[in-house]
This record gives sequence, C-alpha cells and structure tokens, in this order.
Amino acid sequence: MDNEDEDFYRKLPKVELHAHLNGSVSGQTVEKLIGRKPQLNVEHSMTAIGKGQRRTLDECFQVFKAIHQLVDSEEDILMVAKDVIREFAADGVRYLELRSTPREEKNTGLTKRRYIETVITAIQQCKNEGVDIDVRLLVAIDRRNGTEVAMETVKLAEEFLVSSDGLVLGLDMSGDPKVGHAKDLLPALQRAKNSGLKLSLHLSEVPEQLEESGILLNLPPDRIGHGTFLHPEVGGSQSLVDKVLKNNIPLELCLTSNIKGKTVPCYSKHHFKYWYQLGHPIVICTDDKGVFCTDLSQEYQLAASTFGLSHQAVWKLSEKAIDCIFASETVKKQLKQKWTDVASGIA
Ligand code: 6MZ
Repeated sequence: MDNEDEDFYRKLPKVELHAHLNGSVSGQTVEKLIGRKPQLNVEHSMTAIGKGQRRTLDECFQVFKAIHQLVDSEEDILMVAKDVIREFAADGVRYLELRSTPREEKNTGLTKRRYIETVITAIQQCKNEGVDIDVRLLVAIDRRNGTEVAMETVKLAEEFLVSSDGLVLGLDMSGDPKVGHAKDLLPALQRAKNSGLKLSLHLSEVPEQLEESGILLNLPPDRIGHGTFLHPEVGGSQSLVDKVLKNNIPLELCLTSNIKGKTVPCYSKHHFKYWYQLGHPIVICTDDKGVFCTDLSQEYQLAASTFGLSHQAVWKLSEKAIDCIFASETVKKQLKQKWTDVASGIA
C-alpha cells in the first residue's frame, strides 16, 4: 500500500461492530500486563498470531486462555478496555461496539457484575477525556459454559440494558464453535430477545454447524458473526441463505481472522464476495485485532485490494455499516452527519 492509499484508509471514518475485548489487546498493552504479572511466564508469542502465521481455530482458543490469565482484575480490565478504545479511535473508528464475556476471578475478587461495570467505566472515562469515538457494549455468552451460565448472563445484561444509559445494547454468543450446542442456549437467547437486547450470534464459523445455524436463524438474530459456511458453495444451503435474506440480517465479516484461523483458505475465497455481490448488508470488522495483528483500516484495504473495490465503493461500505449498528436512530443520524462532514472536508 502506498502512503496516499494508507492515508485514505486511516482517514476513512469507520464502524467496528465485531471486536472481542480480550482479543483486541495490542502488543503494547500485553507488555504492560506481562510487567504486572511476570510470575505467569506468559510470553508475547503466546498472545498473538503474527504476519504470515496461521493456526487452527482450536489453537486460537489457546491464545485467549493466555490473555485471560493476564487480564484477571478490575485494574487490568480498565487498562485493557481504555487502551483498546483509544487504539480503535486512533485508527479512525468513530463508532465501536465492543463485546466481552464477563468473568469472575476468585483470586482478585472480580465478579461478573464488576467486570461489566469496569468496561462501562472505561467507556465513560474515554468519553470524558474527549476520545473521538462512540463506544457501546455487548455482553457475551461463551457457548462452552452451557445453559445456566447463559441464562445468568442474560439476566445481568438485562439489568445493564436498563441502567447503563444506552451503553449496553445487546448480547453476543461466541466461544469455540466446536464446543456445546446452541440448542441448549436457546431459552436464554429467546429471553434476551424478548427483553429488548439486540442479538449478534456467531453462526456457521465452522462447517459442522449447519443444523444449529438453521435453529438460530429462526430466532432471528439481529446480526450474524462470520457466517462463513452459510452459502451453498461452501457446503451451506440455499434455505439458510434465504433465511438471512428474508430477514435482511447483516453479516459481520472478519477477513484476516478467518484466514489466520484457517476456516477460509485465502483472501480471494472469503465469503465477502458472495454477500457483496448479492448487495446484502455486510460490515467489515477485525474480530480480535490484537490476536490477529490487524486493524480495521487494514481490513478495509485488504477487502478492497482482493475484490477490486474503488475508494468510492469502500466509502459506501463504511457508511452503510451505520445502518447495522445497535444504537438508536438518533445515533445513526449523528454518525451519517459525521461521515458527510468528513467527506466535505469539514471534520
Ligand atoms: C468465537 C471468539 C472468537 O470475551 O474475553 N472469541 N469466539 N470465534 C472467534 N473467532 C476467532 N474470537 C474471540 O474475548 C475473548 C473471547 O471472545 C471469544 C471467545 O469466547 C474468547 O474467549 P473476551 O473479551
């Protein structure tokens, strides 16, 4: 990428809708965490997958384990969340929906409630410091933790939906797609939907999830994470695609994550192409910018160079992402104005 091109992607105002907090921790923040906990013997190579490297999805989940060891107190979460928010802002992201799985840690006295409160504090502090980004939170369910934990998480998320002044907007379902079955989580997801939490569900991230995806699409979710194996060309089915189209459910697409996690063989085979050609709403996202050593500007640039998109087409893609956010129509309007101001050189 030449300098002028790099400048375009950096300055492009962007919306990030699929970012796991602990997967977004940068190398610099990891260094600070390691400094706080040298006794853990965690090395930087255990928390990120560098340029040219690829791992299986199973191995990616080992990486999250190492990061979770390093991030286990309120103090850590506050630092991590603030660093991540500032980094997204510096990359030109103007609206960010972070997602994170609340954890409790006996050693440090961390509770799931304090976990969520601490991320909210980080968001508020960044706002007070004038960081130019609107940040919201989705509370995540890790599918491997089963029915009861999922229900508990939904109840907690419901409380914050009411009390967080619009900062907590919805629920994410993620975690190792090969562990557990989403059927067990349906009552919790249904309850979340009924109480007004927006749903973003990881769907068809691996080929084995066909049946499960059919069930989850009947909810239906408000957005889909990945959806790699939904379409017939990769072993999905037309009926799954039809469900997505009928409900006009946007897909969050994370190119580098899928390549490095080996669920997609190369950039040109990414399902971006399938959905883009259909004109279906898609949003380019990073997934885990720290773990996969990327940022959103780079992801837009990769999509453009792989699929031959002009700057104008890229701009349109980033602007259309505003329609897919979970915040209110008023926020959408404000963001659209921001995009217009940047385009006309005002901002
Ligand atoms: C599924 C993923 C993921 O919640 O501790 N996570 N789940 N597929 C992926 N594709 C690579 N990447 C991240 O952030 C880390 C957690 O996010 C989920 C996993 O549950 C992981 O433990 P938080 O902030």
